[in-house]
Amino acid sequence: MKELRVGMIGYGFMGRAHSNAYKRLTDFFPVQHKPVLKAACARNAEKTRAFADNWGYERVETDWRRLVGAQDIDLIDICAPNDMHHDIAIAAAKAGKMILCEKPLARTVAEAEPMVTAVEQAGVANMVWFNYRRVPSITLARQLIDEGRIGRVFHFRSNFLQDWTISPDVPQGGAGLWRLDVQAAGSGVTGDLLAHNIDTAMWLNGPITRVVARTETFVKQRQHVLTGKVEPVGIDDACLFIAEFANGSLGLFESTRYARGHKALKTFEINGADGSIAFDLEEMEYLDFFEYKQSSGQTTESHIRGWRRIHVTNSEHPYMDRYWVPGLVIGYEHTFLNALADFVKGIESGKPAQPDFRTALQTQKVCEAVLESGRTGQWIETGATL
Ligand code: SOE
Repeated sequence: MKELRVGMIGYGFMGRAHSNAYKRLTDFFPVQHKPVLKAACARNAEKTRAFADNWGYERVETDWRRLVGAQDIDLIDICAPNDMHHDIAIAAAKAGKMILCEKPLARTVAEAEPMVTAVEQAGVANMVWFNYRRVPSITLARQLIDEGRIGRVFHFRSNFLQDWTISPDVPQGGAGLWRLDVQAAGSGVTGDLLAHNIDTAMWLNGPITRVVARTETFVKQRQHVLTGKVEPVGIDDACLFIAEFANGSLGLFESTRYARGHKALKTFEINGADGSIAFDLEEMEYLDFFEYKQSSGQTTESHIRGWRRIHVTNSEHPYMDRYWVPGLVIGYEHTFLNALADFVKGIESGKPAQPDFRTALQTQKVCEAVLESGRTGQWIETGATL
C-alpha cells in the first residue's frame, strides 16, 4: 500500500465532504493508495486547527503557497472559494502535485484555460469534484444510455432549486457566504448549481452547442461581510436556459435559490425514441426508467408498458458492490467516496478518471455562454467539445 499524502485547502462544507472520503477510501475500495491527511490549510489558524483536529490532519498551514511547496504532500485538494482556484492550481501543477479541485473549475473560461494548460504541461493527475456523476443511479443512467436503451434522444430537462437566499438580510462575502459575492464566486446559481447539471447533461447526452438564457438578481444589494457596507449584488440568483445539444436534442435547465420550500430539488429527465429516464436527488437511490423498446428490439407490449422504478442497490449496480447488501442505501457522502475511488483507480491504471480539468473546462464554457446570453438576450455558441 502506497501513501497518498493529502494537503487540503479550505475547511468548509466541501472540506468536510472530501475529508470523509479520504478517511474511508481503503475501507470500501480495493485500491493500492491509502490517503494520509497530512495538512489542512486556510487563513484562519484557529478554525483550521479545529477542522484539522476533528478530521485528523497532522498539521495546519495558513499560507497555501507553503502547502503547495511542501515535500511531504502528493495531492492538493482545492476547497477554497472559486477566486483562488486559478492561482492554487497553477502553483500546485508547477510543484508537480496531483490536484483535486472543487467545482466550478474557475470563475471564467479565461481563468480555467491556463489551469488546463498547467496540469497538462506538468503531467499531473487532476479531476474536478462533480460528485453527482457518482450517484449510482446517475451512473446507471449513463450505462442504460450506453447500452442503447433509450435510442435517439430528443429532450433533456433538469433543475436545481434551493431557497436559502430569499431574505434580503442574508449578507454576502466572507468565509460562509462567498457564494453570494461575485468577486469570490464568479457567478451565482449558474456556476454553483447549474454547473453540476451541465456536467451531468453533457456526460449523458454529449456537448451543448448553443444556449439562450434569462438570468435574474432578485435582491440587488446586500451587506458585505468583509466591508460592512451595503454593496451591489453581482451574482445571478436565478437562471433559466434553453440548450441545443450536438446530437440534435433540446435541453431545458432551471436553477434558483428562491424556490421557497426547496432545499436541494435536483432532477433530470431524458426522453429518447426508445425510452426515457428520470432522476430525483431527493430519492437518489431510485432511477425511473420507461422502456418502450427492449434490447431485443421488440417493443414492450402496450398493456404492460409503464414507468419502472429501479432501486439502485444491487451489487450489479454501479459502486454498490463496495457497500451493503441489496436493498440497503448509501447517501450523499458516498458520491465523494466513489469519485475519489475512481480518481485513485485512474492513477493506478493509467486511465485518468473524468471529469478532468479539460472536461470541466467544457462545462465552464457552457456556464460562460449562459451568463453572456443572460446579459445580452442572444443565442450564444458555447464552443464546448468533448
Ligand atoms: C450550494 O448551496 C451547494 O452547497 C453547492 O455549492 C454544491 O455544489 C451543491 O452540491 C449543493 O449546494
